Amino acid sequence: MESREAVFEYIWILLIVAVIVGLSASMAYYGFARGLNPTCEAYTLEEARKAGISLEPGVREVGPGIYEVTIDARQFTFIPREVVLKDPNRVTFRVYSLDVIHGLSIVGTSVNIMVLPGYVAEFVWEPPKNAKGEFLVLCTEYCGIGHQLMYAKLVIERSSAQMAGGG
Ligand SMILES: [Cu+2]
Repeated sequence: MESREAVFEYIWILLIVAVIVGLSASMAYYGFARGLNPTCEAYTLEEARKAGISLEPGVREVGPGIYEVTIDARQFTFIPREVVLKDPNRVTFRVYSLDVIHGLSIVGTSVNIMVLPGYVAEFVWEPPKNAKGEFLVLCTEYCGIGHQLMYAKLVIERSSAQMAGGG
């Protein structure tokens, strides 16, 4: 017959295993069944060069409402510091860093990514149809003594025709 203490040991082991299994199952459920994954792709600057992806900072309109925005995140600014999008439907951001880890968050939206040095973080954002006006863009990783100065501005302009049509 086992001692009373040993029974408690087994109960605790069981509880710990149950917690680990439960948390893993919840991660698997949200990741696979619900499709909640990091929305961001990352590749090295070298891979970008080989693939012929331009890393010239700036905004390019590649189709009606389709934009490509390339941002150089560095201590302690974003280049460019202001991004203006007219009636954007789909925006591909490519953000890279050459110095330290930075973040990029568009305040008031779901966009919040991490930028690792030597890597390009690429993600596609479809701004809500009612997103309009000025948005603050912040670095969300402490990147040094001037981190609090690291911000930029995103401006979304909507033509009246699209506002009337959009929901
Ligand atoms: Cu930063």
